[in-house]
Amino acid sequence: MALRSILIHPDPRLKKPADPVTEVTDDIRRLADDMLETMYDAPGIGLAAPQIAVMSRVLVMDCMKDEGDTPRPMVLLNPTVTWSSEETGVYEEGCLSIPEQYAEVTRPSEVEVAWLGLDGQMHSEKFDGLWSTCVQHEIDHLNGKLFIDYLKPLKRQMITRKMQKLKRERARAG
Ligand code: K1U
Ligand code: ZN
Repeated sequence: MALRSILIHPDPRLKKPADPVTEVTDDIRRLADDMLETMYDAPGIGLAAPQIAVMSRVLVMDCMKDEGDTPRPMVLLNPTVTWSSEETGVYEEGCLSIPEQYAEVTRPSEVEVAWLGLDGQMHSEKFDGLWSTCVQHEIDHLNGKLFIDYLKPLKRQMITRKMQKLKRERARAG
């Protein structure tokens, strides 16, 4: 297992749709292990492959974030939303590719998602609460969409400028 670097917005790879996984290979299993390690290390509750510059439709998540919770690491290949609730909910989202910036985003409260598992089988599950927010946020990453794309242009621009400054500072610090 290896920690991978997380891309910081703005980066063209975070704006590009990722490619479907065609087969569950050892490379895909290694990628999923690395993504889970990188997500837990960050720490985060989700991570999509484009965030580590791999343009494949792979996401990992584990929203059992409270101390004492039993971890539930999940790996979803080629996930698709098959049903969304009419009811919506608001959550103050963050993103490992947009560090220390948070904003309220409105999304369907519940979604049903189908995906290919590492076992080569199709799975389907209904998500609610934080799991629902997280899986939608991660599927957006696979489609080249960031949570700031839901914000008003001025707020989005302000966050983007802060990230450009952060990247310049990090590049200078080496
Ligand atoms: O995709 C990502 O950038 C990861 C992101 C997922 C996410 C957070 C909030 C709402 C929707 C999706 C994060 O994990 S940001 C970090 C975070 O939320 C967190 C970190 C430690 C403990 C609890 C939460
Ligand atoms: Zn994110």
